[in-house]
Amino acid sequence: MNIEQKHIAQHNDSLISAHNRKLAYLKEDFPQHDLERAIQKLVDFQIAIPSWALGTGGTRFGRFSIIGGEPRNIEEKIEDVGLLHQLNASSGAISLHIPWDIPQDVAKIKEVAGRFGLAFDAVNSNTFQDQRDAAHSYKFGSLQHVDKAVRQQAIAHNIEVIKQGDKLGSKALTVWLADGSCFPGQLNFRRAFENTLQSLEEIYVQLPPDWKMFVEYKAFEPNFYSTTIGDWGQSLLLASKLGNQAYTLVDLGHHLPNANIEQIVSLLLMEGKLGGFHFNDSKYGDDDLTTGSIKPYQLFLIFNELVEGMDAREMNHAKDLGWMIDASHNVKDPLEDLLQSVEAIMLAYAQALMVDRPALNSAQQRNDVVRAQEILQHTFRTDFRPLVAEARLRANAALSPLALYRDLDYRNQLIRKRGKNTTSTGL
Ligand SMILES: [Mn+2]
Repeated sequence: MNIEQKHIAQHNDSLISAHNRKLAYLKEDFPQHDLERAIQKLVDFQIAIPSWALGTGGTRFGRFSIIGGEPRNIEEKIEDVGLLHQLNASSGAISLHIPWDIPQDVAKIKEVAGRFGLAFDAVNSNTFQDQRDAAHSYKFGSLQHVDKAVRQQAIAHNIEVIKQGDKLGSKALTVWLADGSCFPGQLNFRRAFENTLQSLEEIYVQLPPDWKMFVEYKAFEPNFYSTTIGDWGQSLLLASKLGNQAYTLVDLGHHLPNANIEQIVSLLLMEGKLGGFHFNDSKYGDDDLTTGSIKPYQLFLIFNELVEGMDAREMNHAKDLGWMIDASHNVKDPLEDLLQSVEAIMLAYAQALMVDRPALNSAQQRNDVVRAQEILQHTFRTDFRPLVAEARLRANAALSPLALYRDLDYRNQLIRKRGKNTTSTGL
């Protein structure tokens, strides 16, 4: 479903004077050149929406399908991302999960995506659950498995995902493994790592030359004693051994509590080995909560290092890393949650762009700890939401995407079209 441009125009007209007033405050305090530069970067910045985040998720205890109107197939998932992109002009890509979303009619899928101006971001393989009719089980791992036949099945699946993604125009494969062990003694760590590396090598050689492989790590869960790619060191080790098309992917929820993610980001960028990012938020572990809902200051500090580190390597913020939301929605309307997530990411990015970097650098060189903290917190506490809204306005999107989504009663429109009891494939 499409939003008529006149609805966006009417919505923006109703908010424009308040918006201009808020923007004027920023213009008084910051150089016009800096603001314009940030606005343009915000216009360019796009965050991919994962196909599995468009329906109601669940936990290991249950799933409450309370929303209705969930997308019934891949075309409707693309339509939902298209809707988000019309509202915020910052969700210009979709990330598919195979085999939850195997495109049957590639030409048609590409046509639907093209209609909304969407690109296909990284494709994701799935060896963390058994597929119907599969010859082998992943109960004791996939690429790490002690049985070569199981490893071969997982390798073949990943190669199939590359082929599917290539047809759509994706340029990256994300590999996340549930592999690990639940009990001491269950696994020989070294053999598990070596098996994983060998399996990844067989997948890596099948990458088209302009593709990247993202090696995602996770500290724990579903295995609770060891995870074979458990932290950024293990991921970096694999990516380094694989070659220059392999990179580490950082998922915010995949760390042990209190991990300094911004430092991890900084060093991976320094090594040219940070490839992609999965956004979410958490209080305890891999909670998959709305980005920025729990620790917005941490999100800002991460973006501060991203901007600093990417600028140091003269990287293109919008194009040189894969940016994606990876979350699951148990109690919210998934589309509203995604609008909130994108807003939080854009705001943290805007804040990072507006850090007085020469002043911060100078404070660091003088060991002026107080000044360094003041610079960061001054930026964090300045309201840059009007800057993000201005970027949307210039991209013909809504000043307040969530408000317009609610005003148009979009969820009920989707329920009328798709029905109340639809279930989205995936989580
Ligand atoms: Mn992830």
